[in-house]
Amino acid sequence: KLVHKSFGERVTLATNPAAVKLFKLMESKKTNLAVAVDLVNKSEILALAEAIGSEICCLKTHVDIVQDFDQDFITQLQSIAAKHNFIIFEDRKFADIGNTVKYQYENGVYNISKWADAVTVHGVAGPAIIDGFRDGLKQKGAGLLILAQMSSKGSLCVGEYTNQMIEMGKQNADAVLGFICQEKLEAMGDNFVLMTPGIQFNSKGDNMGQQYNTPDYVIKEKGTDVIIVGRGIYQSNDPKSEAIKYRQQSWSAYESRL
Ligand code: BMP
Repeated sequence: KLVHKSFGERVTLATNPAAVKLFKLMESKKTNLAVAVDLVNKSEILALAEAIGSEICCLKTHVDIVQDFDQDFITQLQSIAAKHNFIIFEDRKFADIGNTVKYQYENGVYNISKWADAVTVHGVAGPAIIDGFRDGLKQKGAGLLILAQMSSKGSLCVGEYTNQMIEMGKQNADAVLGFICQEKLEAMGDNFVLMTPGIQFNSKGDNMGQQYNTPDYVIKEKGTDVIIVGRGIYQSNDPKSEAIKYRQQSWSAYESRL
């Protein structure tokens, strides 16, 4: 059985500045709910962010699906994040060599390094990918989330690959905020934030490989820290009250394991 420290205690163990910020934020705001806002219109995304902002610790974007993306979208999203006190993480899943991801992170239409507090990375190309992020991360005080496991059926991020991803995080704890995973493995330690997608109350999965668990199960039984909920919230008739339900279950699951 894993022994769990509180987010407050883990503030002092974290070395990445975004991890420190997120542990503090979760402890003070009393929420470990992240929402994946996979909507394709700027106005819909901003309206949802405003509606659920008070309930969440993180808002996860896929910025490359936004049809009417512009700089104003980022400006407005950042002001909603500041008003409601949550961080923004861009789920870009960078996976190329260090030199290329540096361009992808700092340039192009989206300029991700200028606004994202965290970004996701596949370590398949090896640990030097992290060197491509160091300059950009430092300027913003941001962090990387390494994909250690995935929620989808037949995922190849398992076993020895997962172990290697944990090792990559530990060797680069200055740059790494945490892991995207389905469970806490002992090697992950207490200085990283563990985030788990594939969460929904009313579904076991979709017809494209997604698999769902409940907040209670992944936090209490699997030892993760933050749940990432997408369709369970943004497709509901009343996203705000649904977000409150996910928030309550995930926070009480967290409190019960302390
Ligand atoms: P939903 O709850 O609607 O299934 O959305 C899950 C979100 O989490 C999506 O944005 C997806 O890209 C992301 N995600 C995932 O589902 N599984 C993973 O292992 C990693 C992810 O980033």
